[in-house]
Amino acid sequence: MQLLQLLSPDNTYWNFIKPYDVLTSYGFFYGYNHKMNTNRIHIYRSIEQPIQGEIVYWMSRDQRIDSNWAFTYAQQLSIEHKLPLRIVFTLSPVFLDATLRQYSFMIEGLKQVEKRATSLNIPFTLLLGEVVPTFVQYLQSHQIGAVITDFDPLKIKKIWKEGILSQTNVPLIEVDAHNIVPCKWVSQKVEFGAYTIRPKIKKNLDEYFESPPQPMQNVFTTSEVVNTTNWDDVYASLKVSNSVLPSKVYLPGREAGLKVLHTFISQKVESYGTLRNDPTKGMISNLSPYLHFGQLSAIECAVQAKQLAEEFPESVASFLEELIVRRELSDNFCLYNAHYDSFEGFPDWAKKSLNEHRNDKRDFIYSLEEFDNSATHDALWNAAQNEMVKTGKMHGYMRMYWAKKILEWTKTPEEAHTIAIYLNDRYQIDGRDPNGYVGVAWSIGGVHDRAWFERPVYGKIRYMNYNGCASKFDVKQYIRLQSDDLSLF
Ligand code: FAD
Ligand code: FO1
Repeated sequence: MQLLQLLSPDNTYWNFIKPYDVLTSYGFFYGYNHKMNTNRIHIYRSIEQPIQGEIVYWMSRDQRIDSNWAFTYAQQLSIEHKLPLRIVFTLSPVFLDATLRQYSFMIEGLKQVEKRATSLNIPFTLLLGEVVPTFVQYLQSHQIGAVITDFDPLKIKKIWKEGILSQTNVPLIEVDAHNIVPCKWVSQKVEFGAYTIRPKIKKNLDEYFESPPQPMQNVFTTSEVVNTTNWDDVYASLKVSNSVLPSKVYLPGREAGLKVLHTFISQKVESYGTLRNDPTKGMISNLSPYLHFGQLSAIECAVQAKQLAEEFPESVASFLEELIVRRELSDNFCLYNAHYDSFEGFPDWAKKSLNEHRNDKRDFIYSLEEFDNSATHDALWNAAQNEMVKTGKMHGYMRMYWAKKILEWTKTPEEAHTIAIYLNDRYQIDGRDPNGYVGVAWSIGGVHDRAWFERPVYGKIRYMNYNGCASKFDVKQYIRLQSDDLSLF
């Protein structure tokens, strides 16, 4: 019998265990009557009954146990079928040009995941090596009844999942634990922009605006002895550049992330609506590194922000617009546009316009090295680059200016796109994220934007300039803030 036939009559809800339905072998009762909407689920290979082995949560994008629908679903299967539950994280030695900066942020967060798993009596295994062969070997050497994993629209994750499906027979179920409204549910095509996905998200928001239940203490444990991770071996396994050091400004892990969330909610929400675009004021959440690595969930941020909606309606509305509409629009773009990371992925009007201006004279031309060393003629651009290199996170408003100037000061839009993605992903802690591919494509290729009046080099791509920034904030102050001695970082 297909597991999902346990659905409620209207076939949309999979009722978790009713209170006192499950008497565990230790005489505990599991009281649980939490609904997860099955529209969060995508079945790659369905689970046959009875399940033949342990339940694995293959953690990847959502690197937390709390507030995580993929974990919740795996734990419910374990309870429902009284089968051992495990968490496995497959750590790739390289990942889309990530450097030690991003890997250390992630690994320090995974240490906290292991601690939390241990406190819940859930074995946590971190596998080192090329992901597909390593995980295939693991699955073939254990009696695994089902693999539950989290959703990620990036192509590399699709390749990983296809590798597991083609080389093993394990049932594979994906749960969207990253988006408040599940990406595959809210739309089945590339959306033109925020204005087209916003109504679809809003229509569903009440139904999906719900926090996953608290994780439960695990009583169904494997007979295998699972050793704790040797974190020195983990760092030794990396084949990444050590030239970009961990940030000293944004501290890694869920505990630090919850503090950043608390600071935003208690001190910054009020000014977010009016000051979020002023990079000298710091009135932004700084949540993106924690959201990127899934150390925090979007829903827990949204729930806390929404509690202030009466007191600060505009600020909360603009924060939720970014956190839900803009962020989930990025996942939509990367899921349905295979060219999300190249010029090919730009809308036709933008490609046409950029092609028509391909031979326009560029007033300045810089190489990757000159950009990388903040060596342009523009102190404001250099300051934005400095902020990213030094701290690991460039202010959101400056990211737009920064990327658009790369378009203006390179020979071709393709070169601009390559340089922007490379530098973004090399230095931003939150790099290699759908938000980044879309942020660069919006800036350089008009993705999710409209055509503006035509000008040299940009064509109809929206233009930004120094004076425009100066009309919005104290650019000299921002430049001063970012011109500290780089050798300190
Ligand atoms: P806040 O303003 O506090 O926003 C809260 C959350 O909303 C963010 O954490 C993020 O999850 C989401 N959000 C905010 N703005 C956007 C946006 N424009 N698009 C999608 N989601 C958004 N974001 C990344 O996560 N990783 C990147 O690599 C990245 N690269 C970018 C590159 C360019 C050229 C541009 C224009 C934008 C990029 N963004 C990227 C999007 C955005 O700038 C960042 O998400 C934001 O600055 C993160 O800082 P914050 O959490 O303090 O943002
Ligand atoms: N996800 C994994 O499952 N395994 C990895 O080894 C891994 C490395 C990694 C390094 C840098 C980085 O920014 C992300 C990384 N991710 C890894 C993926 C990450 O969890 C996200 O899934 C995507 O980057 C965003 O969609």
